[in-house]
Parts: sequence; structure tokens; C-alpha cells
Amino acid sequence: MKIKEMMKFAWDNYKQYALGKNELRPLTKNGHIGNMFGGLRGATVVDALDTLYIMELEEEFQEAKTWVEKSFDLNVNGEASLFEVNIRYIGGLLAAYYLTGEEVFKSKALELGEKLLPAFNTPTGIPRGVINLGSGMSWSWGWASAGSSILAEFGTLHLEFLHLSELSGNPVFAEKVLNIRKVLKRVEKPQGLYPNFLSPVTGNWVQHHVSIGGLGDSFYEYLIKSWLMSDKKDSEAKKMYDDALEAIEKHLVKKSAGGLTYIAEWRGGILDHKMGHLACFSGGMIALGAEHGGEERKQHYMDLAAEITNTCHESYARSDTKLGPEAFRFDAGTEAMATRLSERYYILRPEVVESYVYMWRLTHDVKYRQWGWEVVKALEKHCRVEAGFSGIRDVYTTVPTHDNMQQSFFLAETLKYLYLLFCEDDVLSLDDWVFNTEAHPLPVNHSNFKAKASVQ
Ligand code: DMJ
Repeated sequence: MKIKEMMKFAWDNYKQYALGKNELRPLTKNGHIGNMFGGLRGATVVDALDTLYIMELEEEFQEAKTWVEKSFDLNVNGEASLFEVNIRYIGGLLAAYYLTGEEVFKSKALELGEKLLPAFNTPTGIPRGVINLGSGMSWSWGWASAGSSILAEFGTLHLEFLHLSELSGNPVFAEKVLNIRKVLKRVEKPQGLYPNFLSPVTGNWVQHHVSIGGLGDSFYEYLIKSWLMSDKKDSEAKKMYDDALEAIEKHLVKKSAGGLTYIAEWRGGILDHKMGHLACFSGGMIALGAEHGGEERKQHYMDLAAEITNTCHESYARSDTKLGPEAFRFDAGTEAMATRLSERYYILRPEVVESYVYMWRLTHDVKYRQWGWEVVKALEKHCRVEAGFSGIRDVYTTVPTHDNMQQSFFLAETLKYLYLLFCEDDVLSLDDWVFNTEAHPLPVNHSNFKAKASVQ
């Protein structure tokens, strides 16, 4: 099918021009290393493994696996983002292991997991955002206020770390993430909301900025997915998710004059009427979590999920390329469009398609497949170049400039979600798998693995 061809094209070009680098630069036909992964290489290889596997691109999967076996070096020395290494590398390796049973993926995941542990050596156990994978030294991002750690970063470790404990028999990983939860349960939440910046030293909030988009996003996602991954036994996570969503709905969810529902950002009580592309994952999340005692509440959340997904679709539909901007606003007569030049770009992000997949699987309303197909056509028309796929700098012009970057999450997420949108529901069924925030599938614990680690 078409999407499989797109994946093969993305992979083949990466392999030809950038194998072993982190991403492909499709215009200049070379590789990009960047500074997010602390000297680790092959981000695209590890991110692509499970997508190649589920699409039955067998030869290509073998190429990727061989690179992991022969060339993936973990003895590196450099500053890595704990969050990025966890979601892309640990998540990618774990998913590849669970899908294939190949030991190499498991042993690399465990070895890498060990290297992340020193980041948790803080007075509260809340990890710092940056870690040197060689020395184990860790520190906070220079841009994060007053040495704080970021909610979406330390809140997006739970799923992978429970699996690391399960596979290694070493409880340390689970202990680390359960401690994070403990700190978050204890801290006072303004109006029930979770601000994005927390001090790893005092365990208090450093700033009152709340967002379901960047800096906050996957923390909420991992609460509901922790519950699902525990086969619905981790009721503590469900309760935290329900309470957080209730506060978000009360304080952040708004309707525009034109009738579009959106989730604003909150700065110490003042609303910023903006939604980031990243926040568009929330339609899918709210649908996935729409399970409650009563039918009425369930329907309420399914409606909210559908409305948010519709708004995100509008952000695509209102652009000339039919791809959505990095952020869109609802102010001064603007509805679901970027108002700032700096927010008009699209870097092959998955969140809108991700919500289409959940909405499709949970409602079977064909419009979600139609919307997904609009994305396929737009990607082909505006992002496909001679040697791969590239992001674009302005979604509001049909002669867009390319950013010369094929992000690894395009192979891990965007293409995987598009593929799943057009598959039968039993391909990576939502009953048996949860997707980490980089779309790497992790199995639901039907056999009750270490329930003691997830509910205490
Ligand atoms: C991915 O790495 C993950 O989806 C993460 O949660 C957010 N950013 C990118 C994709 O946009």
C-alpha cells in the first residue's frame, strides 16, 4: 500500500545517505547528528525498527537490525536528553524486542537504561533533564527556569521504566518512576493543575505555566497509558489522570466564536489562546481514556475528543498545503491558524494523525480515514523530495521552502500511525498494546507482571 511505499522511500534514502547518523538531510543528501542524544547514533534506525517490522518490510528490518548488532555503540560520552533517549532509543528497542523476541534489542535497552540512572541522583529523586552518558553527570537545561526539571520529561519515563524492571528483574527502574509519582502526588497543585517546571531540589513548582502541548503533554499521556498498560489495575494513575483532565477542562478548554473547541495554555491564571501542534495528540488521549463508571461521562469525553480532533483537522484544512502549523491561535478574529511567522512551519510531526488513529479505532467514523488520506496526499505533494521527506517552513504557501530534515519521528510515528489508520484493528490492537509517546508499542500486562511495582 501507499504508506508502506513511503516508509520504504524514507528508509532507503536514510540508509543510502545517512546510515549511522541520527537523521537524514534529504536535500543535501547527507546525515545530521545533532546534540540531543549524547553521542548516540542511529536515532532513525532505532526509531524505524518496529515500523519496518509491522509493515513487513523484511529486508529493510534486517538492515536496521544488523546496524544495531554491529554498529550501535553505547559507550559514548556526551550530553543527552534523558527524555529523548528514553522515548526514542529505550522505547524503540523495547518495542523491537517485544515484537520480535530478538535478545539484542533487550540487552541494548537494559544497558542504555542503566546509563540513565545517575540522572535521578537529586534530593527529591526527580531527574534532571540532561545527562552525560559517559560520566553520569547530570544537570538541568540552561533554558529551564531556575534549574528546574520539565513535567513532560520526567513524567514520560513510567512505561519504559516498568518494562526495564520487568525484563531485567531489577526493581530499581520501577522504583525511580514510582518515586516521581509520589513527589507529584504530594505537591500542591494550583487549581488542580500541574505546572510544567518543578525543582528537583525542593520538589516545588518553579513557574505556573500549564500546557497540554509542549512541556506538559506526554505526562498526561503516560498517566492514562500507565493505567492501560497495567491492564487497568493501576488505579492511582487513572485517578491522577481523571483529576488532571477535570482541571484542564475546567480551566483550559474553550470554544472559539466560530464554534471550535481548543485547549488554551495557562500562565499563572491568564490564558494564552494558543494550541501547539504537539497538543493535538490530546484528542486521541481523551478518547482512549474515556472510560468511566457511567455511559454519560464516557460520551462526554468522546465528544470532547472528537471536537478537539476536529479543531486540529481545521488547522490543517485552513492551510494552503493542507498540513498544519506548529502552533495556531484563537484571538483577534483568528481561528485555528498561525498568526506569527515563526509558528508557520511543519516538521513532519505525528500528533494530528495520532488522534485520527484513536478516533478511527474507537468510533469507526470514516471521516478520520479521509482526513488521514488528506495528510498522505499533502506529504507527497509538499514534503517528498528527491531523497526523502522534508519538513517545510511555511504551511500557508504552496511553494514551500524545505527545512532539509527528515525527523526520526516521521518513521517512528507519522508513517506508523498513517499505516495503522488503514489497517485492520487487530494490527497492534489497542487491547494488547500501548504506544509510548514515540509510537513504540509496549505490551499490556495481561499476565499481571509486577503488579506490585505499578500499584503501591
Ligand atoms: C516526538 O518525539 C514525540 O511524539 C514527543 O512526545 C513529542 N515530539 C515528537 C513529535 O512531534
